[in-house]
Amino acid sequence: MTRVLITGAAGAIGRTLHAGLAGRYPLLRLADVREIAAIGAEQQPVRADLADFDAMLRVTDGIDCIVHLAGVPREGAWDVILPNNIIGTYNLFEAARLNRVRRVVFASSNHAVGFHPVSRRLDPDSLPRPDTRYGVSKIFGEALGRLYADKHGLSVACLRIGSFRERPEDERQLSTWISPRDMVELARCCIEAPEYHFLMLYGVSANTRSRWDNGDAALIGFCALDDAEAYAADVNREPAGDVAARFHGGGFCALEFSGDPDAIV
Ligand code: 15L
Repeated sequence: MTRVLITGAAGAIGRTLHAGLAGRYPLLRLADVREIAAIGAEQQPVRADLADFDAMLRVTDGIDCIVHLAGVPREGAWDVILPNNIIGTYNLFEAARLNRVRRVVFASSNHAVGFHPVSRRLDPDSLPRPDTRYGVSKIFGEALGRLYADKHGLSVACLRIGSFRERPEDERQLSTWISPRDMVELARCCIEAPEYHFLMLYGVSANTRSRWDNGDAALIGFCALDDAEAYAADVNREPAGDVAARFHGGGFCALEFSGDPDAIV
């Protein structure tokens, strides 16, 4: 995998991967709607909107592996989620197929499975339980990944990313945190691992309190190094509300909530 494209390269994870993977591949194309400055001769910043299919065709041309981060990284109104996370992700996979890209690493989210009760440990086979429209868009991306792997032979990894932060900030993040260096290493392993068909992984550090089983990570040689426990004394201890505390998705579950928490098992 020598020619790599990162979409959403100006976002928080994108900037970290840009710096962390700089100089590693002969071509690192960096796509975003925002401007990006190259920091190495092998880098190729391009301005592109995911919802524009022709632009996606141009951006994915000549690429071996795409790390697809672009999209809205939080809950949003349907008219924001639809073009960015649904249409944009479809455009990305379809452009990848037409351009014979070999691999796509899709940034999914823990919010694809956010409504599982915290008493349950999750693994790659845990059923979809989206906690937001945003979470639904991530399930859609995971399903597209499966479709393009099975039907078109694309190699696909989906990463249900937890809380990407410099350090964990609250009690929930003591289990969901992924550190910048673990994120770079996870992306690197997904890009460089020898052939795989479809992988579902959690993007999480080696947190003592993690409730996500990440067995398949070993298949691509990923071994997280950081543990949120080292920051346990410093995090914000303000208690989360009842709904946020009951489910893996935390505060995302409580947004616009009008259901019966006891009915969610
Ligand atoms: C996500 O998917 C979001 O992109 C991020 O901003 C965090 O809120 C994270 O999940 C989380 O669950 O903490």
